[in-house]
Amino acid sequence: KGLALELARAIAGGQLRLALQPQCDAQGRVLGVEALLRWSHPRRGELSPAEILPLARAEGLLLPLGDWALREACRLLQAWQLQLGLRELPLALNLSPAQLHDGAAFERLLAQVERAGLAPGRLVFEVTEAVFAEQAERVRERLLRCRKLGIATALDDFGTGYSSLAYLTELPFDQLKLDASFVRGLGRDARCLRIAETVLSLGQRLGMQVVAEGVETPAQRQQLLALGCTAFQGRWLAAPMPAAELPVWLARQA
Ligand code: G
Ligand code: G
Ligand code: MN
Ligand code: NA
Repeated sequence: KGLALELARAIAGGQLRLALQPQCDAQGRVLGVEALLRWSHPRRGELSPAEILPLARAEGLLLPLGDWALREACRLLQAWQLQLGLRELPLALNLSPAQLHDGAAFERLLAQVERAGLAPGRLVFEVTEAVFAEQAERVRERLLRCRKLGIATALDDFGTGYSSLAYLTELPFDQLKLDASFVRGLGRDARCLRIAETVLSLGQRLGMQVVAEGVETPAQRQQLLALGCTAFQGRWLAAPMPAAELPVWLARQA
């Protein structure tokens, strides 16, 4: 109970951060970054989404948390507009299903993005298949409204959820994110290799970029490359880092 109260204060009081993890193409050029929630807790240290999100869900704080994350994402994107090398970098933000299910929250979200005045393609919304478990038609309409505003869309953790291919016919996502569990199994489990191959081919055929997540070893990157993968994210390329470190990291890459 104490920690829940602290989370409400942390949202208001500046203890939350977005860590940024680069996504790179086959040549190592940076395609964008994914924003990942962190809580610098004064006593417990750095808390991850696995610790923060269940707490936020239990305490009804997912929407305030989502509002905060979007505000912070827009703030970063606006600051980058003034920095050479960052001004075109897309930032991907994970949305909670509640942000697309709750009408008022969704309208706030759109208003926030419009106020930020970002160029098309700078902001990417990642959703998981779980978002379609309820109000699927309304979610579809809302994601289409996001796209009209120039927000790109990504289907996260692809292959681990309710995985209906119908989502892909009804809603053309810009990206599919191949879940890290399949990448992890690449060298040991022939079925993971086949699944990765199939997801990559599905993405190619439907005109969606497939981003492989959780790439931890050069062997994994090499195998994905051989399957035609063109976008990679994971600790082998870069771990999630504080926003202040990103310009330094980018300069080293160039
Ligand atoms: O950083 P880590 O790998 O522990 O993140 C785990 C998961 O938490 C991510 O895959 C992502 O789906 C989710 N996540 C990270 N940041 C956010 C956020 O700001 N909002 C929501 N809703 N989910 C997030
Ligand atoms: O949205 P999603 O949960 O897929 O976000 C990616 C998650 O994967 C983040 O929580 C991030 O911290 C985590 N992650 C980043 N790099 C790696 C990696 O190389 N391996 C694994 N297993 N996870 C990673
Ligand atoms: Mn994600
Ligand atoms: Na994921």
